[in-house]
Amino acid sequence: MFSKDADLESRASAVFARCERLALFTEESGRITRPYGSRALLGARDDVADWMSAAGLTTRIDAIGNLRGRYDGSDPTAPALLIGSHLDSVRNGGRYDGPLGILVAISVVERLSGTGHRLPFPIEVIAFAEEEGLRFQATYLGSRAVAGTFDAALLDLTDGERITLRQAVRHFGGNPDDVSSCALAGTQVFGYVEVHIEQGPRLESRGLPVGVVTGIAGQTRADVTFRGETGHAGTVAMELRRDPLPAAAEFVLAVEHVGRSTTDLVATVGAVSVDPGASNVIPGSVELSLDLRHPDDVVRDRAVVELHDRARNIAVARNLDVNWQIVQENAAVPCDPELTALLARAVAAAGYSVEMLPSGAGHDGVAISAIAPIAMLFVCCAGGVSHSPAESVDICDIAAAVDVLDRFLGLLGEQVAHMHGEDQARDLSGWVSTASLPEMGKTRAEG
Ligand code: HGY
Ligand code: MN
Ligand code: MN
Repeated sequence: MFSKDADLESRASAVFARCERLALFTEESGRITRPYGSRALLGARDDVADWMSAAGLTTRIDAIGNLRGRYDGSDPTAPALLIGSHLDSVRNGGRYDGPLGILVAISVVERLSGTGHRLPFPIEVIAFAEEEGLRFQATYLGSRAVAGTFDAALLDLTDGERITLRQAVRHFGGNPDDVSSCALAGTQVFGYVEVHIEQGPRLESRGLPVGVVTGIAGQTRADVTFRGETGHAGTVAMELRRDPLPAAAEFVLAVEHVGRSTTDLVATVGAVSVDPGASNVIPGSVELSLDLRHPDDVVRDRAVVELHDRARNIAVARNLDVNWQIVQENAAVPCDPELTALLARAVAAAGYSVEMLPSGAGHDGVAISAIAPIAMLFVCCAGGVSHSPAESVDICDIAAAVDVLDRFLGLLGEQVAHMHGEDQARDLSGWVSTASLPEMGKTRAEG
């Protein structure tokens, strides 16, 4: 007798093992660092392409290097459902941030193709080539290309070795002059769903394996550079100095203060670079990164203005110059109510309490929301830790996510079939493993 749980368990174990495999692809031994255009990303992408093909997806690499797998529906011309996440990582990142969503998507298509089912719409699984912005400080490059919102000016961005994005795309086997060909029009897509680790503590605190995302916080990334006068650490008297580093320190404390004093705002200086950076030289300039996030764009914009003013005032008081450059701004993105309601139904059908929660982290859905309604399913991760080698997920929570995504596709298929007046709905409900609709409100332990 087919046991749903045993099947889910083995599929989840395969997803887990593949996350372990992808963790081997890194530019820095001993930790996971997989930037855009790197050999590590190329190797990871090759493995994912093999797994996609084995799952019945027809694969291709687009002009910016996204890996795209297509599984046709009963009507191949119908608008597609996109399911995806990113394959790149932050520096010293975790195993699951990105890859988990890609591998769960492959698992649900593998089950579809294995049972010979065709939904009334095509599915496109996408492994985005660049979401984190690690190499060029600009995020969502892969999903922006798919959404048709990629600004060609980005191709002139340079990385730490002064290599342009244009060169990196070419080196990665893409075509920088043809990024527009990556784009899907809104008529070609009817929705996007992403499975992603929560990267926060809520689900673990509730004892739940999965949660449904209500929206993605807005984000401002800025570059702040204080400039003074470099000099000999041993010979320039303190009162004669124009040292930008104490100014930067004052600004970092101001960022912390604004973050702590504004409800639901998170404010981070994650990178500081001191030039020339020698112990016996007074710094000439200090460059800081600034990352501000909030679910309400008005509050975030107000914090940006306040900190810009603070930076200017600090510079004036210390007879320094300051350069403030917005690197990227993304408005807060709500998840689509209908897709989200269907995802919540799938969570309930899998027997779990439905926890709705916002995302403080950015995701490719921010970019894809330009062409399609989005929905996201969060998966519990230990301690909510992410962007760290300590990132970890339980196989039973992966199994819950696979189960929910299976059901979501079945419910979506029924809904689309009904809309088209076809009677596929009956057939589709047979596909959604109703065999063991478990008791409601299971927790992780019973998962
Ligand atoms: O920075 C973020 O929120 C995401 O990890 N890209
Ligand atoms: Mn991330
Ligand atoms: Mn991510």
